[in-house]
Amino acid sequence: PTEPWCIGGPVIKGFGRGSKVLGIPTANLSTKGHSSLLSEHPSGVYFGWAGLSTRGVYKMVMSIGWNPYFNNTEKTIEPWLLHEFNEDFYGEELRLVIVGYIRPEVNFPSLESLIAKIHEDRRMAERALDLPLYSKHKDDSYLSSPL
Ligand code: FMN
Repeated sequence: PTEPWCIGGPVIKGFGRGSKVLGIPTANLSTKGHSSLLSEHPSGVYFGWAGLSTRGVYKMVMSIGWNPYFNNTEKTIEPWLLHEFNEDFYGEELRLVIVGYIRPEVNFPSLESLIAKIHEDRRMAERALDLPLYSKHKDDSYLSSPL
């Protein structure tokens, strides 16, 4: 496995399809200021830990890329925090420690197959993050350090 890497910033609004169309609420991060970091890491699906300053640390699975299914022209960073939240947290500081890579981003013939694949990614991330190799990063100080 490669070294973990970190990225963070305030949670911004995505295109709004995640929760509504897919039933998969993602907490998007701006790509601004992260271009060199993003050029070092290929587009695709990653997993790791997400820290929200005022709430805690959660498992996450995320996509970085252009979402070929939706033909986005802008690269996005879309972590899905694997926890039931009762409210939105736009504007809150989100810290990510990314510990593993699952697969490249691909296009899908239907919305159903995209959704099914994302749930498969989620199950894989949840299992992997229980392994000592990855679970130890839950305690990384970056996840909860102040700005
Ligand atoms: N979009 C794709 O087009 N291809 C993919 O392979 C793909 N994989 C994803 C994997 C995960 C774990 C997540 C969270 C998203 C993935 N997506 C993929 C992105 C969804 O298309 C995206 O979340 C959707 O565009 C909603 O974005 P929005 O909230 O900005 O509207």
